[in-house]
Amino acid sequence: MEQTLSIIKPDAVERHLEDEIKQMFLEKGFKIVKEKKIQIEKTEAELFYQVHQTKPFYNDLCTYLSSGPIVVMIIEKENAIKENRNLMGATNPKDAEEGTIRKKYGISIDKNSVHGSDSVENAKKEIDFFFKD
Ligand code: IDP
Ligand code: MG
Repeated sequence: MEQTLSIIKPDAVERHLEDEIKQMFLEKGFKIVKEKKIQIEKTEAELFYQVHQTKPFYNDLCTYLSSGPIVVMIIEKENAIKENRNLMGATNPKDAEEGTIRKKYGISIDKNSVHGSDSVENAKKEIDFFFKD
């Protein structure tokens, strides 16, 4: 079994889509191992998104992720990292396929409702980032 980090982002929490999105994970056979609803500081968002620090959208992205409550979850399934990326859909909801979370709920490339780790290495790092006791 593989684990990955999923985040329900502020735009989705604000629209009360938490339960619907969790249901989509459960229907695809994911187990939600741990979850917590938190709001992070901008400095934490900057650390979390450090890989994007040279991108033009970095500042807005960090402001946004820290703008309201988020739900962070460790989700588990065989091949969870790739399966979660498939279920999330493309970064830009306009390009996301039918049946994906971003197609269904995403508003725009920045307000795209969910985050998911993109590699084994990053899944470990991101799980530690939020759940290391
Ligand atoms: P991902 O979330 O699909 O992995 P990344 O390329 O890792 O996409 O980008 C991280 C987040 O940064 C995206 O989910 C999105 O919210 C935001 N983002 C990515 N590209 C752009 C852009 O061109 N403009 C504004 N925001 C962007
Ligand atoms: Mg990414």
